[in-house]
Amino acid sequence: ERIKSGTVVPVTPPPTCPSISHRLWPEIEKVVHQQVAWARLGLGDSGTGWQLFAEDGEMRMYRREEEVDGMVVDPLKAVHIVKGITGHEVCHYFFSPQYRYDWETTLEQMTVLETIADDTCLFLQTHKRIWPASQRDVIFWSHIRHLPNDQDRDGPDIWTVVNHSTEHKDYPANSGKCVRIFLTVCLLCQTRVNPPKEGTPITRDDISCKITYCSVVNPGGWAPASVLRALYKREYPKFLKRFTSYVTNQTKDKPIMF
Ligand code: 16C
Repeated sequence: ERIKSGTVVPVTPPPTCPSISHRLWPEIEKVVHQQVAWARLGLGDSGTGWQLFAEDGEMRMYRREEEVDGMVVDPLKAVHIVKGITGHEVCHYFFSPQYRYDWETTLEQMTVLETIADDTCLFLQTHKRIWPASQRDVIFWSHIRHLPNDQDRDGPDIWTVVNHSTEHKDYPANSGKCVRIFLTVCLLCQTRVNPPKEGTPITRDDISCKITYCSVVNPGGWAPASVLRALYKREYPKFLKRFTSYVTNQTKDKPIMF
């Protein structure tokens, strides 16, 4: 239909980011900024008390012993360098729901409650039960972002995924058989490129990805500290090794996604 001359047509500028009008957006912005700043701090700069608890090749995992109301909530910081993959690829496979069952070994069920935008989803997950503790579930938003690297010379670009617990009116915490856990997770990736000989294209042999993974998980209900710490020690290295091998396998015959 033609618009009559003189009619005022409301012009909404295109959003600078597709998730911007969502109720969770202010929180997503705040938490992403905080988590990225925290992940970028070296272990020496983010306070003392980090204990190395797992090491395998280039992978190192540190934790800090912390308890809230007698519950273990040890913050974890892991660093890894993996050859042949980019930060964009690592974040793509970590964020995208369609791959999660392939690499997330503690997962029982994953539901996407809402697709907020291409870069932001709301997840409900139930995880495997560890006898004799109750089964756990978690609701979190997950946001993937490409960041300009204007702070250091470590790599040309940064990709990140931040997961952070939230609530959902249709799925109140602790209303069924599961105890709700609360988490904040940040995966931050920097891609390094060894410049190939002039005139030759960049191959997977020329790239590597520095991965930083930070997490804080509140188990939501009491579980013995020794059991939880033993679980962390076993499950976090297993996760990071399995997940990064998965990305390497998925991408090895595909064009590099910078
Ligand atoms: O970041 C990771 N995954 C993301 C996508 O799923 C997302 C979700 C993280 C959920 C982490 C909590 C998992 C609770 C597992 C319960 C224990 C199952 C063990 C089964 C053993 C056969 O951010 C990668 C996450 C890597 C998970 C490492 C394990 C962390 C243990 C946390 C303990 C929670 C309390 C359990 C109470 C008994």
